[in-house]
Amino acid sequence: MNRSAKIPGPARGAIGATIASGAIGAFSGAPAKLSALFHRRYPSVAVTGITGVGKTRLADRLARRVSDAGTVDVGSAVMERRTRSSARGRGFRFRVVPGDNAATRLGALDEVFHDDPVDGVLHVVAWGHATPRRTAGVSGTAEAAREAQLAAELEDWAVTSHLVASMAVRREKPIWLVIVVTKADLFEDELDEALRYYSPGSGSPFGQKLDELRALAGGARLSIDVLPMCSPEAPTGGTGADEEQGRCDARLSALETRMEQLSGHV
Ligand SMILES: Nc1nc2c(ncn2[C@@H]2O[C@H](COP(=O)(O)OP(=O)(O)OP(=O)(O)O)[C@@H](O)[C@H]2O)c(=O)[nH]1
Ligand SMILES: [Mg+2]
Repeated sequence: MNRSAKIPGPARGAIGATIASGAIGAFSGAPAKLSALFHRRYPSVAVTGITGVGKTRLADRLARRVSDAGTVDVGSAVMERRTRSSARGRGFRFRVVPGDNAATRLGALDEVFHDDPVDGVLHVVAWGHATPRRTAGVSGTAEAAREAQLAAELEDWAVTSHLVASMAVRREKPIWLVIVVTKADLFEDELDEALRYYSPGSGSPFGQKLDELRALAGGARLSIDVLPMCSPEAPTGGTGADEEQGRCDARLSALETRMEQLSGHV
């Protein structure tokens, strides 16, 4: 038995104390770094869709960031980052890909779908109610403008869905996609029709692209949901405004609940 190899009692205590104080020093010195490390473990979510569709607004609401109606700017020029922290260390990191008008868009798409791939995607659509960046672009009837926007949405979705498919086949881990049908406050009476249009298996042009995506990515690797959403401008105060607010709040909660399920938080 070789007793000399053992560290005597008091010395062992001293070594323990040195390690402990070193560790405390490191933690107290860098709370910001520590929280960044912590947030990095939150599932990351890309928010995509055409310009003016409501991506920034949605990300702000999900992150509980107050954006007063007046300051929300259509035409985000760079990727926006938001973090939602909730109880027991749960949360999400959102990255909002700028809309089709931005020069930074391709780089942003590359980042979220290739270089630092996300766990989930919120693809935002608005049934032809995107806010145009320049009003000069919309002439003619409202109906023609809506159709042009649906076409633009479809073209944009063709690009995004392809990137989602190639990300899905590269990864071991399943990923999720929610088609967020926002601005529902502007077309409540057509909402069922809109949700059908954006659903897999519906036979609509958008639905067909979803079917293709599912076939490419494989059902087990990619889950697809379609959920309504709304974040109306400052409350109008008219009759039914409270009702509308309640409906929109309920939709936000439903989206959050689904995202938590998809991320294994619940
Ligand atoms: N009525 C209504 N308006 C909305 C809703 N969501 C967003 N908006 C408005 O639509 C406009 C565009 O919203 P943004 O969130 O800036 O759009 P975006 O997708 O970030 O656009 P880009 O930054 O250009 O890509 C803003 O004026 C919003 O206030 C909604 O649910 N209902
Ligand atoms: Mg924006």
